[in-house]
Amino acid sequence: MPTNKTFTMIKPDAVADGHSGAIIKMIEEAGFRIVALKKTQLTAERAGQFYAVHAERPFYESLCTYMSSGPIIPIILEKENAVADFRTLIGATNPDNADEGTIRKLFAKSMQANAIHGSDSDENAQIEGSFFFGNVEQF
Ligand code: RTP
Ligand code: MG
Repeated sequence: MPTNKTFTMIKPDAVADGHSGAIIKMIEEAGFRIVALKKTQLTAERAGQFYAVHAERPFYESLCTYMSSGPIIPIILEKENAVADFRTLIGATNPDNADEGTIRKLFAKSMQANAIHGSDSDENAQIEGSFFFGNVEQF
């Protein structure tokens, strides 16, 4: 059953460059409600746990170093059809392939430093949201 929730993180490059406010504005204007939000920083080890599904990929170590390089803003969002609509809003992983007007087209610097994360399924949205937030925060 669809949960109508998704999980996102504004990644270190976008936070460091001062794009958090503009990105959150785009998210809210696209009809997403903020359920939970905070600023925090991952250790390389915790980044490794978050991206464990990519452990065998050649970019895994570099990704974990990058994702722990500075503060991030994890957010749980709610909207009808949240997972798919949010991935449309952020655009393709590689900003060179991202559609005009998407968050990655506007703010991503590279395939790795691509400004923002978006869950790829309802199940992963639940797992990823619970990685950062307790039950009492997820309302
Ligand atoms: P995300 O999980 O961050 O929303 O991104 P995604 O689904 O579009 O991409 P995914 O395949 O899940 O990859 C996770 C993140 O790893 C970095 N990446 N680097 N150098 C590379 O070839 C490469 N491929 C992926 C990106 O930061 C990507 O968002
Ligand atoms: Mg992904």
